Amino acid sequence: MNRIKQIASHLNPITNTQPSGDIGLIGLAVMGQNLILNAADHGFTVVAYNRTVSKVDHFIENEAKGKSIIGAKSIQELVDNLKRPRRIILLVKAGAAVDAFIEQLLPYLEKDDIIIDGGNSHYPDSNRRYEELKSKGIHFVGSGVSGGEEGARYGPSLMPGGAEEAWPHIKDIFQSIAAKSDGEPCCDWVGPAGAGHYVKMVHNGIEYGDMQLISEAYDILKRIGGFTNKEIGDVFAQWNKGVLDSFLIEITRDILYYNDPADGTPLLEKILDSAGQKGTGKWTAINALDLGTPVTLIGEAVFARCLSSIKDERVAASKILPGPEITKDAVTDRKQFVDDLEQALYASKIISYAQGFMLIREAAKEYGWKLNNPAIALMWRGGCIIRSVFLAEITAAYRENPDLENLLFNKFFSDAITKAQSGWRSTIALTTKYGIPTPAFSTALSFYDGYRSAKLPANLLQAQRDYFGAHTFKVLPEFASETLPKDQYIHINWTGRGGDVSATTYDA
Ligand code: 2AM
Repeated sequence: MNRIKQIASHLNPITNTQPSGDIGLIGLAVMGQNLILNAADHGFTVVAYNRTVSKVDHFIENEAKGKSIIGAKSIQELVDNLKRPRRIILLVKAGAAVDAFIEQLLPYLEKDDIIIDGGNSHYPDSNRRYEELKSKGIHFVGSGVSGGEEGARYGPSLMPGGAEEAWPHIKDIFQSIAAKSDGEPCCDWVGPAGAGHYVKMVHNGIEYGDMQLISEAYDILKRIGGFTNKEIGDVFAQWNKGVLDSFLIEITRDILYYNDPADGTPLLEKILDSAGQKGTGKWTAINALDLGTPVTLIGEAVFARCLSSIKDERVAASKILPGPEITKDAVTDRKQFVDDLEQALYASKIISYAQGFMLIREAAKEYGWKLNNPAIALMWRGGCIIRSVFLAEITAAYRENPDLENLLFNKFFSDAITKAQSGWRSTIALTTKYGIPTPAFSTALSFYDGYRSAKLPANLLQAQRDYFGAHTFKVLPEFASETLPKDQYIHINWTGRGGDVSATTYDA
C-alpha cells in the first residue's frame, strides 16, 4: 500500500505519467541555454525554466526545437517534470538571485533532492548554502563552470563540490557534458562545501596570472625587440607548438594577427590600455593574504590591472619621470632573445601554478577539506580558459603523489625550471636594463629565489620587531645557549634603556 502510494506520488500530477526530466536548469541566459543544448545532445532530457518566462517559450520554439528539452512555466511545473532525486542547476546571476531561487524551490523539494549552483558564486556563499540546505535534507552542490559560451555548448570544465551524497546522481550527466582530455572528462568531484567554487576562484586567479605574463611577453617583444605585431604573432604561433601550447597563447596569436578591416592596421594597437576586472582575481589574492600564502604572481597580476587603469596619471608621469632609452642594438640575437623569453614565460608559469596549488593546499588545511588534487589539474586541462598541455604534466605530478607538498618538488617541474633559469634571468636583466615593467615575471623569479633560500634576511626583521616593539624572536638551534635558549621566545634589551617586558607573540 505504502509502495503504491509512493509510486503514485512520483507521477506528474498534470500528465499523470512518470516524469521524464533528468535534470532541471534555471536561467536561460546564454550559458544556461548552451548547457541545456549540450546535455540534450548527450541524451539527457532537460527541463528549462527562467524568471522571465517569455524566454522559456522563445527558447523552446527556437534553439531547443526538436530536442529533448521541456519548457516549464513555473517552479511547480519544473519540479513536476523531474525524476527523483530531483536535480536542478541554477545558472543565474551570482548573489541574491541564487538565494531567491533556493527559497522559491524549497517548498517544492523533498529530502535528498539536489540543488546545483553553476554560477560564479563566491565560495563563502557556497559554504553557507551547503550548510543551510544540509539542515533541510537537501544536497547542495556548488560547481565551477568554465569555458565561456562555447565551453558550455560543447564541453566546459566543471568543478563540482559540496554534498558528496549528490555526486553519484550527477556524475554521469556532468562527466558526459564536460570537456574531454585524452578521453578523460574534465570534471570530477572536488571536495566538500564550497570547495568547487573555491577551486574555480583559484582557476580565475591563475587565469589573471597567465594573461599578465603573456601581456608582458608581448610588451618585451614589441618595445625591446622592436617586433611588429605580425612578427609577435609568429612568435606566439611557434610557442603554441611547444611547452606553452595553450588556449591563451593561441588566442593571443590570433589577436596579434588581427587587422582592423577599416584600415588594415593591427586592431590591438587601437585598444585603450586600461584593464577591467570582475573581482575573481582579487578574491584569490585576498584569500592568499588571509591564509598567509605567498601567491605573489596572482597578486601582481591584479595590481598590474590596477596600475593600468590609472591611465591619465601614467600619461602625466610619462612626461616627467625618465627611464633608460631603448637602443636599436638592445637585441643582437633575435632567436636567443625569443628563446630566453619563452623560458621566462614557462618558468614563471610553473611558479604561478605552484603558488596556486600551495593556496589550495593551505585552504584544504584551514577549512578542513579533503581535496582531489589530481582531479583539479585534470579539470583545468581542457574546456576552461587556462587549458593547456602543461596541465597534463601537473595532473601526472599529482597522480604520482596526490599529497605533493609543492609542484617544485616534482622532478619534471624542478628539471624544467632548472633548464629555464638562465633564459628567465637574462630576460629580466634585459627588461630591468631597459625599463620595461615585468611585475609577473619578476615576482616569479623573486619567489623562486626566496623559496630556494634556506636562509632569508627575516632574522633582521625579527631583530627590528624585537628592538622597537619587544615582539621577541627565536634563535637558530645551533646557536642556542643558556642566555639564548632553544625554542623559546626571547626578548633582548637592545639599547640598555627599554625594559625587559615583551609583547605577546602572534603570527600574521
Ligand atoms: P531573467 O532572464 O529573468 O533576467 C542571467 O542574468 C540569468 O540570471 C537570467 O536567466 C536572469 O533572468 C537571471 N537573473 C538575474 N537576476 C535575477 C534575479 N534577481 N532573480 C532571478 N533571476 C535573475
